[in-house]
Amino acid sequence: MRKFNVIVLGATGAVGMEFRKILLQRNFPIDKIRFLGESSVGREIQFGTRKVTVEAVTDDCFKGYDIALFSAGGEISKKVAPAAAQSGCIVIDNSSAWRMDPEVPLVVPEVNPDDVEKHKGIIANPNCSTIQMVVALKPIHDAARIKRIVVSTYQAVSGTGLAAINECLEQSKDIVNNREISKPEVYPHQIAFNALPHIDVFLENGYTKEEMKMVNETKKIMKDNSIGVTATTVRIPVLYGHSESVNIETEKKLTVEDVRKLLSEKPGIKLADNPERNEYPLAINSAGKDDVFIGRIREDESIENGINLWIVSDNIRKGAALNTIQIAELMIGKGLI
Ligand code: 12T
Repeated sequence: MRKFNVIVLGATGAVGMEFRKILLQRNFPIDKIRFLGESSVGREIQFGTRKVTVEAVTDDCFKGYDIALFSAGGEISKKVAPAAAQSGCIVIDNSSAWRMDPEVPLVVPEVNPDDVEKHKGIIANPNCSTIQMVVALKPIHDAARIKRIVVSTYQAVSGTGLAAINECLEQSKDIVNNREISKPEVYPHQIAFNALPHIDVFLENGYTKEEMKMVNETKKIMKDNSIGVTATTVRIPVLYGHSESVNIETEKKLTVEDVRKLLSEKPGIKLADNPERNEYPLAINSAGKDDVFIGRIREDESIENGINLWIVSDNIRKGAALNTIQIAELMIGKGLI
C-alpha cells in the first residue's frame, strides 16, 4: 500500500496530541512525518518507534509532503495554508478560518463525503459542536426534512486547549481545599463549579461566534439553507466530551421508534437510550471514544412534529482530530491524495 508524507501543525496542543494518538491507532499509512509548532519548537516527541523533533514553519517546509493536518488556530492557518496547498500539500484545517469559504469543502465523512472532491488544496474540519449534531441529524433530515433546530450545548474545557483544562483543574483544587482561586486567565470568569454562556467571542447580533458557527456550518454541511437553526453555547466544567440538548421540528411526522430506527446501525452513531436503566449518553463515557452517542429521544409534545435528543461526543476526537483523519482517509480512498 502507498504511504504518505504527513505534516502535523500544532502537534503539541490538545488536538495535536490526539492526532498523534489516532494516526498510530489507525495505522495511518505514513512514510515521512514532520511535526510543526511555535512554542514547542525543539521538543522531541516519541511517535511509535520514531523520535520526531518539533520544527518551526518555514517557507518550504511543506514541499514534498502530501497531507498536512492543521490545528494551531485560525491566524497561522490563514497565513500558511494557501502556500502549503500551492506546494501540493493538501491541508485539512481544524480552525474556523476557512470553513465558510465557498471554495473550501466543509466535511463530515458520514454526512457529505462527496464534497471533498471539489477541493482546491484546503479542506475544512467543522466546529466540534456542529460535527456531532449533524452526524445525528442527517439521517433524520434525509427521512423527514428538518425545518428548525433549537440547540443548547454543554461544552468541555478541552475545546479551548490544554491551558483551559489546567485552569479548570487548578480552580477546582483551590475550591475543594478552601483556598482562594487565582484570577482566571483563559476564561473571563471562574469555570470550576460554574456554567458560562459564552464560547468564542461575542458578535454584533448578540450571539457568540460559536453559536453562529453552529448555525452557518450546519446549513453548509447539510446543503440546505432552508433549515432554521438557533443555538446557545455554554461552557461547563467538564474536561472531555460536549453534550447537546437538541430540539427539532420536522416536515414529516416521526415517532420515537422511527427516530431510533433511523439512527441505529448508522456508522459513527451509538444509541444509549434506556432511561429505565438510567442509561443515556454521558460526557465521561464518550471521552476517548469515536462515536456520537444519542439518547433521551422523545417527542416534543408542544408541537405537531417535534423531537428532542441528547447528543454527546468526544470533542477532541470526533469533534476534531478523528474527523480530520477520517477526511484524510476518505480522500486517500477516493484517490484524491
Ligand atoms: N473557541 O473550532 O473554545 O471554531 O471550545 C472550537 C472550540 C473555537 C472552533 C472552544 C473555540 C472552536 C472552541
